[in-house]
Amino acid sequence: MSRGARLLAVAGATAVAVALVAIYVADFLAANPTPLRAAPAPRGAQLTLQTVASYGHDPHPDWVSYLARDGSGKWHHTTIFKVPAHALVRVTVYQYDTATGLRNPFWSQVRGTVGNTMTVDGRTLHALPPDDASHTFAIPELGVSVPLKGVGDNAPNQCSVAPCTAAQAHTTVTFTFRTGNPGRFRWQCFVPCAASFVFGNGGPMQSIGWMDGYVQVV
Ligand SMILES: [Cu+2]
Repeated sequence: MSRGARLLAVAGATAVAVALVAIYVADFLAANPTPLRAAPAPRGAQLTLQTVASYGHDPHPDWVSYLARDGSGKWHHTTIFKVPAHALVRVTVYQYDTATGLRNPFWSQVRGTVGNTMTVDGRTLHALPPDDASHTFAIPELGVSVPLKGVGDNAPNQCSVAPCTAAQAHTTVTFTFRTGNPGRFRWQCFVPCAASFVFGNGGPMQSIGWMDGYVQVV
């Protein structure tokens, strides 16, 4: 191959690589789901979420995910939540997935919530055995981190298609955190829960709308 042809081949391959990276970044930025406004509640808002072992619909029926419920009771596939500033945000998570376990037991502590506690099926707790965690709901910039207890591996009537219903096996986790000034804060799950991805951290664990998103304090 002549020097000119080789240069041309390298330039062509570089252009293709750059175009692919640009498409990936554009898709990542544009793929954000529609924000959901938390329902008004005394002194703040009520945010109601569920986690599912598998979404059950396109584009990724087998991906693990969060969903959020609007004020009229309808579930939406979004992880971008709008909550009021300088307010109390009460969160209820209906947890339908089984436990995966935490790699770092640090995350098994409840942190940054009012009283540094949560309730799990009505019991007030400060922490969870690390192996019992199915997901976490964490907003690192606000210091909030809550481990979510998984349903038992052998629990009857497990859910595999979202949205899951109250009749299906779940744990109910509640906690409250306080917001400050307006801003956009990233939140995510820290349990490597993405089955069939490398170390459980690909796919839904790195995709807005599944295991991470934003809390928009407005
Ligand atoms: Cu998760």
